[in-house]
Amino acid sequence: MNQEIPHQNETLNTISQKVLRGDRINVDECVSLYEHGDIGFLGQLADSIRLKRHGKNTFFNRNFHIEPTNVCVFSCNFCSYSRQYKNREDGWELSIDQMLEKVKAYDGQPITEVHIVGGVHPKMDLEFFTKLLRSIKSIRPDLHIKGFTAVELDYMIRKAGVDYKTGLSMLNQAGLDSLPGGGAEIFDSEIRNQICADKCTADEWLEIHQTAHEIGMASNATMLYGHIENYRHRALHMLRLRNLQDQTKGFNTFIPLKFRNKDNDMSNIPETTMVEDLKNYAVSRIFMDNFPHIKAYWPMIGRETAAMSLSFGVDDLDGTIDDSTKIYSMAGSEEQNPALSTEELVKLIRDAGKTPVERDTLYNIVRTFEGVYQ
Ligand code: V47
Ligand code: SF4
Repeated sequence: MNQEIPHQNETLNTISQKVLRGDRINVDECVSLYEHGDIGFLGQLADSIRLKRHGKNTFFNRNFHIEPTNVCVFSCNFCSYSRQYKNREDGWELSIDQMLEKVKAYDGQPITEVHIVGGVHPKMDLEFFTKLLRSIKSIRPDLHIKGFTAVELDYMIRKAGVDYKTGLSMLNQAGLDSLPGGGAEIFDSEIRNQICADKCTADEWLEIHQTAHEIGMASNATMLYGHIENYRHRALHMLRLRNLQDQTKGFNTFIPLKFRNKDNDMSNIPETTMVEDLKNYAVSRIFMDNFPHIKAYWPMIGRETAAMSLSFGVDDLDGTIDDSTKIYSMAGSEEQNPALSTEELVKLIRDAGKTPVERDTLYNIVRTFEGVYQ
């Protein structure tokens, strides 16, 4: 029997019935949810979808990050992190040996994933990264390597003078297992021109992910929200991802990323409220009906909002992270030194009334926690 989540607004009532029947909503309906949906209504609707898909299960993984460099040839206005190539005070560039040291530091620890992402350095090319991938696999073959945003990939593959399929296949053969979701920002070209004019276009981003899916690599997708975009831009962004997912089924997770305004060229824009963030998770869960998972990146929004997001459609918290990516701490995220032990993450999930499940990158279950850490 279908539960009912009625609303006195007729449009929202119709949307609610549609969603509970398992029907897909369109862009106008998505915008109506953003504009008129109150937090209680959106939370209930999103939670009902989450419950149908995953019950109370809440996934996390054990991973660590490597950021090869913060030197970047691009100049996204929202970025607090990149250092121009020619002006490299407080820029860093790690050698392959330095990155291998970071991997070796986790010897013997039950880490399942390394997430490699950074700035776009003109000298770190396809050859450099295939060498890095091979070296990591030679010392830790079991480690899943999730690496490089479409922005980094577009640059390195173009520079190597090959097409996306060839470049991605070379990286895949060298050890790259899947792609993270970064670089998507907002696909609308007018917004993109104002916030990140010089990096890969929306079409290029989507083509890279499509190609990765076609050669058997899974990926994630993100949306940078809460700056100059409006609700329709968000809905249209998600629509393009939903359409591609219909075709390839290669996306695992959708990750809304809240814009943080510290020390960047968009610092004049106020940040969204927690209520807005929770509503955005809920609308994402409702609209992205073919994405298996919605992830809250807790180092960015803080553990309190992350815990609450679990009742707004989110079923995945990013892993236990020691060496967090500086792209957020430098932009003013809640967690300046984010590290949660597995025990703390399990407690956070349980306190929110959900069931913790450790997963690997591809959502195979690694461990459940019944009777553990009670
Ligand atoms: O594309 C940069 C974002 C992204 C800011 O796939 C900012 O599992 C907010 O995509 N405020 C890169 N966001 C990181 C990323 C990611 C993170 C965690 C997990 C996964 C995954 C992917 O960071 C960029 C950009 O959208 N970003 N600056 C800022 N000021
Ligand atoms: Fe470079 Fe990424 Fe920062 Fe843009 S967001 S400037 S591509 S590091």
